[in-house]
Amino acid sequence: MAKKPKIYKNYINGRWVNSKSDETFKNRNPANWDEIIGIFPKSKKEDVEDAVSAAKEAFPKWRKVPAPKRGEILRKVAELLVERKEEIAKLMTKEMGKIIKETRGDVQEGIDTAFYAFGEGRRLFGETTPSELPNKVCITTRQPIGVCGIISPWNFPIAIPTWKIFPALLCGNTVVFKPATATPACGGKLVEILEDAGIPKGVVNIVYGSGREVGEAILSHKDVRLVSFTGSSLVGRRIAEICGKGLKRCSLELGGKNGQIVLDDANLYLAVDGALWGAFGTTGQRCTAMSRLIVQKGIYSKFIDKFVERAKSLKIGNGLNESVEMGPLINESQRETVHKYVEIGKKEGARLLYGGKFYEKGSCKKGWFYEPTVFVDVGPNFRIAQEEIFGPVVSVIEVKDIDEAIEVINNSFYGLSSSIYTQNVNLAFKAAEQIEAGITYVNGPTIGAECHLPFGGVKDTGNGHREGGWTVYDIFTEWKTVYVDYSAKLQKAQIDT
Ligand code: UN1
Repeated sequence: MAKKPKIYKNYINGRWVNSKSDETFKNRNPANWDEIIGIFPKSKKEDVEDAVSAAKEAFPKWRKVPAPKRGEILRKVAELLVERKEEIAKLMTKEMGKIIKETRGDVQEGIDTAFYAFGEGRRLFGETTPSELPNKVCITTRQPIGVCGIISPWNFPIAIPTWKIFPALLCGNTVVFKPATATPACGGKLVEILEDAGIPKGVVNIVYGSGREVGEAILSHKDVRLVSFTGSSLVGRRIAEICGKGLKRCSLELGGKNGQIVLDDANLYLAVDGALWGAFGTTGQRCTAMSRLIVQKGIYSKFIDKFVERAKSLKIGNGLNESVEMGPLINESQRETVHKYVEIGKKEGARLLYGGKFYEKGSCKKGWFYEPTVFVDVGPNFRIAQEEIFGPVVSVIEVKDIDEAIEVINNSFYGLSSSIYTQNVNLAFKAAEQIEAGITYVNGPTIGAECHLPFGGVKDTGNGHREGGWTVYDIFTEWKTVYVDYSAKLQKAQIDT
């Protein structure tokens, strides 16, 4: 008999509770749609209201806890994540399909982020600067902002929420967290760990449900002062509009159409390895995934032959199997979208060199698997070279030289990640300077950003913020300038000097 699926609850004000409506939704394993992962509350506006008021009430006390003490809780969180890494990685593979090596990496990114936040508790530096007047001191400090709405995607169900929630908490904010509907169980695990680490009640709350109901209620709630979102540019635009009306701060990490340039002098094998990992890692479902392969004409045929040969040999299947290299897509509608783009590519005149079909061998019949897919003869303005597909589809574009390569890579609405393979240091630096993207890798794939560096992109990829690294602490704090006049007389700036 199949195991009964686990029943999950919202976590509001330190208690695990059903949604007020008692309605629920299920989620399923994308590698085997017969397997139900869990049953979750389908929350509504009323549940969000409870969560926001709990977070609002908890804020004055939490902000007064010294930052190093808040950091201590995050150190404990890191330790618990280390202990439960394997258990969470397995749950994640079942819940969203990426292979076990990658889900371990996802949890590791959360661990690294927690330790970073712990350390930041003893920094959170402000500045001091001379005053223009005698006997006067000027300093700046960081203040928390208040209740933060965290809306996270399914492709990094632990790492991305941790990028947002840990800095938010370290800075003294409280949180209402809505995980993606495709990965609610992982979101729940994270909150369980925060509870076990001793986070006070009301400081973190999780509300399960759809973007339309729960997401919108968070965005438009007057007591939510900041929203951090990772997802599509389409949804990001809507979030920015609503936050704009409410004068809320919002940090958006949105789509990508990341390119990898391969120049004639590149190390061929390294460039092929990088392209495979960039394109088909996470089944192409990363905002940093490589979907435009821009190859110089001298190396073109050799490179494409090798790349396709390797793509053909990728082992596809259930990601819990350690030898599998590529798992399924997240769900039926994502597979339909990918397939629709393959049809569009063919109609536009691109040549399908490999893939382009559902992958249904053996036990894969019951999952949302898709073949690694390679198009050549792609024009830089084709839709498959411009629109984010979020699947294992690569568009190869041939170029004559570095200048054309840079022109092609910059011909995009997006600008998250980018990569160049060359052994010529001059060309590498030229590309690093001229590529319009938040991240450029030299001799590395477009994926794999490290948690202690700024992460984000230009153009339609975001709204100028950088989550990750030290820069995320600028998102979750408000600057306060403090002047202390110890002259014991009235001094007037701009007038007395
Ligand atoms: C994402 O897909 O939104 O750089 C994040 C990377 C990962 C994070 C990806 N560390 O590919």
